[in-house]
Amino acid sequence: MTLAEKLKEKRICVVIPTRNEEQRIAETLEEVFGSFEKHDLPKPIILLSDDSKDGTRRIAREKGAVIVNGGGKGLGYAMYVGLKAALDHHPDFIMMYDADGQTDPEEIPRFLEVVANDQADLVLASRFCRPGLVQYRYPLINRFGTIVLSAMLRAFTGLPLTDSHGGIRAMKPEVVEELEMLGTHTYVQETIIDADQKGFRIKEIPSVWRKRAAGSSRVVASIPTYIFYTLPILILRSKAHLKWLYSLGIIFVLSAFGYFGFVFWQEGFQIAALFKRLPALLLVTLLVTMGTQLFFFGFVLQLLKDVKYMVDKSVHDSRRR
Ligand SMILES: Nc1nc2c(ncn2[C@@H]2O[C@H](COP(=O)(O)OP(=O)(O)OP(=O)(O)O)[C@@H](O)[C@H]2O)c(=O)[nH]1
Ligand SMILES: [Mg+2]
Repeated sequence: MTLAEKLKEKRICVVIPTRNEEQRIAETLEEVFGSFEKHDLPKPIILLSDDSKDGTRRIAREKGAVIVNGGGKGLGYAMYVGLKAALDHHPDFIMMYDADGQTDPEEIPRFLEVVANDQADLVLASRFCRPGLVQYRYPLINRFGTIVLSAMLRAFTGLPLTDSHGGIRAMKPEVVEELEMLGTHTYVQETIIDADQKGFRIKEIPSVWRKRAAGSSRVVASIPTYIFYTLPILILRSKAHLKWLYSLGIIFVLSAFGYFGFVFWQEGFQIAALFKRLPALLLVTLLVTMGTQLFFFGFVLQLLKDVKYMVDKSVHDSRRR
């Protein structure tokens, strides 16, 4: 059965995040609609999750896209909102697609094929799994960043990932139904960690990366800013911080009790003699305080995460009603 036959009568949503893309958005929408038409695929519902101040919305509306308010908090939040809004259209499959012309619309069927054949629940683009996919001089610093981030993702998920940043993805709606996010600056790594933690099957396929057609890159424009926003989210989502905080907390408290027992034993279990060992008592108090604080800090972080997920979910649910 051909892909066109498989996807006949299926509903496909394409979520495109945009921030001031008026120079490029018309062409991107024409390319996406055009690719679906060329390959005999059903006409997609394109949702623009938009944070623009220029004419992007007006142009996109004229070209037949549905406009979603991106929330003005960054690409990560806009993608979260756009993906959840796509669920309102009861899609069989959802795609993500960048507006800036870096992705090749000819690849759309290849991504859909993987989810339509049930080979994965989330299909990612890799620009580095083989040479020649990046079609311009990719900045060395960005390449270094992708190497580090991919290594972190491999460590967190155990998946053989070579990239996290490609501008095109396909997924089943279940991945989006269950999606929970903390980050607002970017979505690229956290959505992978989230899907993996929820047991979804993730596959990476090669994908070309073209030069930005117009406008300027914002998400990765400043590496320090990117690290500042991304690293804490990766650590929080990996749950490694909880292990560290709880383990250190326990080690500190146990050491305090152990040391106190040792000093007490040295003093022949005489309570009055302990008053002569003030420095030792101070150390014990310090260890107990630090240990309980670490434990408490981990607990509060976990609580904040849960509250954030609950608030996002109720905001989304109330929008759907
Ligand atoms: N809604 C929304 N979209 C954004 C925001 N920032 C970027 N985008 C869109 O997200 C897509 C990717 O943004 P880019 O700034 O090119 O970032 P990138 O492609 O990850 O990084 P480069 O490799 O440097 O191009 C584009 O379609 C942008 O218009 C934002 O704050 N809100
Ligand atoms: Mg880009």
